[in-house]
Amino acid sequence: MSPSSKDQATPPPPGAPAAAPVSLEEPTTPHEPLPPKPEQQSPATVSPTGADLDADPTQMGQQGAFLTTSTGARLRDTDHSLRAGPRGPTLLQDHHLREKITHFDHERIPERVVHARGAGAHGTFVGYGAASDLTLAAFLEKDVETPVFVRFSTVAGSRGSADTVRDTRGFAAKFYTEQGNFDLVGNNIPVFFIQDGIKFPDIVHAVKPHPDREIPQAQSAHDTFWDFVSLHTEAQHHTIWAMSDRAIPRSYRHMEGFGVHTFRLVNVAGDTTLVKFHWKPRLGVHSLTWEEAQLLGGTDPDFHRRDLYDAIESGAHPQWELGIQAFEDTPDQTFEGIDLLDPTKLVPEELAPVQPLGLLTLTGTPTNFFAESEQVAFHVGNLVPGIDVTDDPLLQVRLFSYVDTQLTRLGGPNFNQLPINRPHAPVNDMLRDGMHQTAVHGGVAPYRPNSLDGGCPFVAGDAEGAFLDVPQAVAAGARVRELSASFDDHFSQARLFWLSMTPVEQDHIVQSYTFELGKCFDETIRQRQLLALAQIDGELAAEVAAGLGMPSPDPAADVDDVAPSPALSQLGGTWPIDGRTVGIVADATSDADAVTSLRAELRAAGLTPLLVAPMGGPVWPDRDVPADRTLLTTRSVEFDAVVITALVPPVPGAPAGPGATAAVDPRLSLLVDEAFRHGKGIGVVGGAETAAALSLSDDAAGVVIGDASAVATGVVEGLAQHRAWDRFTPTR
Ligand code: HDE
Repeated sequence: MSPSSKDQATPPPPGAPAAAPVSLEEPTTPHEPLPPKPEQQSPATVSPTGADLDADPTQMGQQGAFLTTSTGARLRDTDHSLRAGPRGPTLLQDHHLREKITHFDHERIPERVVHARGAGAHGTFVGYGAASDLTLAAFLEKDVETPVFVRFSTVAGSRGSADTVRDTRGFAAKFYTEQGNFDLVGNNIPVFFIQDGIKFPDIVHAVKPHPDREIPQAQSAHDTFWDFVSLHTEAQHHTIWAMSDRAIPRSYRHMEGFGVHTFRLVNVAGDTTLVKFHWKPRLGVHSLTWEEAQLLGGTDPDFHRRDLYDAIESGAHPQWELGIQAFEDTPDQTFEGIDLLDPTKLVPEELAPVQPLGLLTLTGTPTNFFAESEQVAFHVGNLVPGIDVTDDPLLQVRLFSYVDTQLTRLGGPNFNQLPINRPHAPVNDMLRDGMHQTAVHGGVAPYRPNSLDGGCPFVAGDAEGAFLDVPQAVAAGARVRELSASFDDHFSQARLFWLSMTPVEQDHIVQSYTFELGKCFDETIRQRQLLALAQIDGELAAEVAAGLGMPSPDPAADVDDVAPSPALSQLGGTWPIDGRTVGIVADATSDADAVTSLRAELRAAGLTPLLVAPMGGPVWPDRDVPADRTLLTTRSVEFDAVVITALVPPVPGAPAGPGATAAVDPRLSLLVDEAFRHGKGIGVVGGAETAAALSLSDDAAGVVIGDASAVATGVVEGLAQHRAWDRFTPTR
């Protein structure tokens, strides 16, 4: 008999392992963890800096008015090290100096091996209740609100690289649901480079900078990338997306997101459905031009991050609808001949429409970038009841990789305890100890079965919402290193994408292949990629070859015709324009009242007007209206539209150049030229003379010359189509 179950009249000897009498049988009735033994104490549960746990989460950081050591001693000097006299050596006993420098030495953690550059934001997801017949997932039920953290990223570049490079974008969402965290770790391109995850190191080594000189940074326009994708033709579908405008998004707010893999939903009756997840941006899918993207890399390398945070701050909260394409869960897991387990294939929306399941709204910027965007740890295995994985050979490898990578990146196995990763559902996981353990676990029996902790924790069943590994039949067969024959088609969907583009979009694709291959040193690699293009489309291959000055490859013999999917094109609609920026060029000669009313009208339409003046400080001597930007600090690419309200003459320091005249600052001419070339809305308030001096005529699409109100209306209408597309003359 255990001492704890003896007659309590005689106090038991000290040392009983458990807080309660121990039963002979294994306890099976679920209950909360046992209370601690009366003599047990634990550190107070406050924030690491001493804030009460019920304080506002943004007030949990540093506390108190005075500088302290990390152990709370107030300091009187942090600018001078302790030295043997003012001109003597520094003393080893300076514990404050050593703490300060040592901590600084360890401030950096390894950046993510891929998706190193990213930016996160907080938001809320509200379910529509549209999937109740398909899944047990409670967060999808009607009006259920779930906190979410989203991290957008580029793939190839280092943490300090530019936002606007040509690359796939990550779109990773962590839903803190009542049933545990659900992570949807997707991209803005619906297909992937490889079919089997074992090749991930190969594609990543190929796209990363060359290992000898470590160039080029954050781009695929180099030999190793094109060497790999031209040999490894299953990458060609993803590659044509990467050569399209999708890979240079206007902002994170204007991107679609895709779960890429097929997932399996299961409902209360155990019925399963195969699904592909989609994020549809309320603002539409829009891109930069290649020239804008390149210029922004220098002018504002943080362009996407700034856009996201400025939009949230200005109340233009970005929104996406989460949706699914749903397919019958048949034994062959195909739909209309498309293998749903092949992550290099998409299902055209014309064949399987996207059904909306809920709305994500991003409402909060991070309080501390490191603690949130850098420390957030996504994992495709973070699933909730009702959502399960499939046997997609890419997804299967990801299930291993994401936990493994955090062990190095976040320095141990307790990364799920970090505030940004912590589930909002109660946790009782029997995982113990390890580096950076911040929980003070009670009890003595972190194992099952136990009787010493009263049997706690207990396993849950269906009634308690336990996660369900769907008992999906696995076809018996030999152990093989091979994929099914249905994965062999590498070109038909690349062709589908090409045929689905409008002529302007096709031109951009031709130009980006020509640019990227033109940056390759090795002619054989260019030639090999041209052969791959010939299998996608003869005209595409011929045009790229012409741009490279190379012979056009013979058209491939067996290029099948495929039906295009118009839903893949970005053009042809109108969309909300919230949070777009308009640069208003003004100087002291501008009509101040007109500029004031123009700004008010643009703001009322949800836009962010920014005043661009020749110099900093007040634009008009008699008004307290400061310039937001100057001709020195900005460039056209920062704006979605520009309005000129003054013919700014060259100011001291203006660069001389072919555009320079006595009347116009060359940077103003450049701004107008670029905005025109990029199909941006251009307004002129101030009359025909100003327009004529800038060679602008309202015969051109998207150019409005008039008073403030007419210009505001024109800008707003034009922005709804993203660009004045009529200014682009397609080659075909
Ligand atoms: Fe990832 N991926 N990935 N990936 N991935 C990572 O995890 C990996 C893949 C994606 O903002 C890493 O925490 C393998 C497809 C996003 O923190 C790493 C394979 C898709 C992010 C990793 C893939 C993605 C990652 C690096 C092939 C789109 C950024 C740091 C089997 C559906 C998440 C980390 C964030 C990050 C591995 C393929 C999306 C190394 C092995 C396909 C959005 O674990």
